[in-house]
Amino acid sequence: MTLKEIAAELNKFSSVLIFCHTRPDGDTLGSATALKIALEKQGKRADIACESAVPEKFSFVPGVGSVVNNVKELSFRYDAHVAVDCSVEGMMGDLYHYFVKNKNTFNIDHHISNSNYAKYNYVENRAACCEIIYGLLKAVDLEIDADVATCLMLGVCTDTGYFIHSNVTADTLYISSELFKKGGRLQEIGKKLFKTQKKARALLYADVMNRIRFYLDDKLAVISINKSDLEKFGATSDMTEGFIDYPISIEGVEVAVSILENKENCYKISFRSSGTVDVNQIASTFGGGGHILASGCMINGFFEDVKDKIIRTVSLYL
Ligand SMILES: [Mn+2]
Repeated sequence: MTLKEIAAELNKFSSVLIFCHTRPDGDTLGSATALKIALEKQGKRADIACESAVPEKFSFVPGVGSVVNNVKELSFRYDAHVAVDCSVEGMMGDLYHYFVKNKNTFNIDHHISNSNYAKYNYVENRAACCEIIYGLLKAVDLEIDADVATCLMLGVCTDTGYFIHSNVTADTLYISSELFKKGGRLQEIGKKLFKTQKKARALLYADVMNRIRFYLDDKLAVISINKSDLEKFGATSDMTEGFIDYPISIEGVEVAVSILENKENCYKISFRSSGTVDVNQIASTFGGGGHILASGCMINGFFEDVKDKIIRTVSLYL
């Protein structure tokens, strides 16, 4: 289906529940809040569900205060369920069981590894899911006011590392320009998310980067963050977003990996590639996925075993 057809289909419904992925980032939150605000302006009912709490740094984002963590609080029956920025159903966490209960499910995403888990799927390889939501709102003439523009710009800014990643296209800049014209608050996003951080994050960052390990002739750089590191500085796991940009910036490093302890013997792995290695393929060997240059997965086991598995797998692709 084309985006216009998906938009027309979604436009038929008068109440929509929007699903974000767990450990929400700027793109899933920006996509959801933009869609919610635009639908509400049309007199429709729209709510947002996300299994994880929204990190405090996003509290400035319009509409983010209304995100519900427990769908049991929502007794309302919605006409449609829409997942944004979720490449696989598992990214919604346990909320997926609620998502599939609806017969009109939509999956709007920009990850090439998307598993097309909904009734209506729209997947396009773009820098951010927010770019797709922009096209969707335009396709059915939903109003893009300054708040909607700010939400959409948020996802574009965060998924492109403030326009520096190689996923930026002419379209990314064109859409950003249109959002800026509509009042999208680019500088506020930059200041709140790219030029400000908590003391706990800064100290954790210094500690983690001091322990970077190099393997495979320095082509692989690995950072690791476990629960006790977080506790030491009073940091939370969402503060580690963006850490991996540092090891991948090192000359000669082709793949960077972040190993973040999720719970005992369960690690959230993030991969970045400097351009030659397809880390979507590497993550998919562990049941994950994402993009060619940025992907992720979960691996269970003892830390040393998990790390060895990663090193062995990456060595096959170098
Ligand atoms: Mn995204």
